[in-house]
Amino acid sequence: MLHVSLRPNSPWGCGRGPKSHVESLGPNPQGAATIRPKLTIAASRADSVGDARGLPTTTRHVPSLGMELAGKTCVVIPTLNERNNLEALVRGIDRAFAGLPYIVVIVDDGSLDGTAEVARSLRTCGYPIELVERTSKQGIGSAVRAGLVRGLLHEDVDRLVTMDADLSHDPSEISRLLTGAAYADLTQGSRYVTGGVIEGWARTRRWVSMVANALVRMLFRTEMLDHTSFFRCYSRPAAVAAIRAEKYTGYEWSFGSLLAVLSEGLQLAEVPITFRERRCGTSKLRTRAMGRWLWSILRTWAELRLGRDRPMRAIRYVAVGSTGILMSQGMLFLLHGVLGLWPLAAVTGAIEVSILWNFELNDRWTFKDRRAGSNRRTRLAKYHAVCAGSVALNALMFSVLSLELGINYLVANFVGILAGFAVNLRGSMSWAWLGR
Ligand SMILES: Nc1nc2c(ncn2[C@@H]2O[C@H](COP(=O)(O)OP(=O)(O)OP(=O)(O)O)[C@@H](O)[C@H]2O)c(=O)[nH]1
Ligand SMILES: [Mg+2]
Repeated sequence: MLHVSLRPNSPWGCGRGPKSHVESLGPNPQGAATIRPKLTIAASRADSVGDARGLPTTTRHVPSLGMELAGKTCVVIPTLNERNNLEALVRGIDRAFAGLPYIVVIVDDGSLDGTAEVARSLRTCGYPIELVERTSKQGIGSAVRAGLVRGLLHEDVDRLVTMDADLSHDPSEISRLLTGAAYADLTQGSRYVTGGVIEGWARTRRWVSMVANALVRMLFRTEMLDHTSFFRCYSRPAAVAAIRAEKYTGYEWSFGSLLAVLSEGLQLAEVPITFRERRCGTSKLRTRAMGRWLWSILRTWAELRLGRDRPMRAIRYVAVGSTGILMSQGMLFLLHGVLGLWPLAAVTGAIEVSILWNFELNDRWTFKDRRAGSNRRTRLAKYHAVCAGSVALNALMFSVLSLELGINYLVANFVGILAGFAVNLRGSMSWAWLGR
């Protein structure tokens, strides 16, 4: 039995964003997928050898692939100094296809160890290899994308598999991805669905990967379990959608392209794979690349959550809020410290002045493009309501955390400020300055 878990679609719904150029690049063998409920399809496979859990540990079903999937498969492999892995990989792929039509597109970023020469000599030996040579390292995401673009140029290619060159991905498991491809537009080889295995990773590496995946899952609510693996099979429409994720040039491609596919409302599946730590060559995953990955997911999350222009808007909002705090402190000093006003009256006055100050700056700067369609007085009234709500939440959080739970009052106030700020930003963006 081979289990293919089909995952529901993007939380942002189907068909958002510009439509793909599917027609110009060729037909989709399965047609554009529609939103389907979460389900598990169990495909009966007489030629797979199941383990105790009923999941395949070894599959010998390559000969039956042709019955399920017509057309040619393109296997895209990004390489950077993989000389010692390439030959074994290409031979493994050839065995996996066992006579079925396929091509391999190798995208090499100027490897200094002679990877490109190995690729050329394998081509001379008769393996169907196309080599895309780039002069310098441009990132794994950029390389995979370039490979997909090249593969899509072949009109007889119906699906595109991407995999690492370091033998972490087992060519014999391509068949499993192709089986998933019969049900979904993007099939993810997953280490985290039942039956998925990771071999040779230190505990820290496992934790990093698990936390990274949990983070993506939480922020983007994808319901996929593995978002960081490059072992995948794309249908043509999925590949066309994915190549729009061009700004994700590094390891962040794995989730950037996934989101691009999801935003087209295409269907995803995960199938278990066995991932093996590389034996030859060195990892290209550096701490800097991880930092870039993290920054990329946070930026993407902010863009999706707040809108494409909104990270900038949020920055402006914070800047305005900061000047508002200074204004409030200054007014309090003036009214109480200098003029001797009763503290409660002074603080009320200081808060009101800072609200007016913030409103003016936000109205003229942060949300200046959102004023049309509402009048100033309404916006001001709404902003007051939003501020009242956020102050109330701040006070509530403070009371619960500090007075009820005994948490340090400064920490409690800080959490209250953050909660208040979130409500303030949300209320301002989606209510006070809604625009038309
Ligand atoms: N063309 C190209 N390939 C790259 C680049 N960076 C990584 N690769 C390839 O992408 C694949 C995955 O890279 P790895 O270094 O194995 O990274 P990883 O698999 O995420 O990390 P490890 O688990 O440490 O191996 C390998 O085939 C690399 O050769 C790049 O900038 N350009
Ligand atoms: Mg690797």
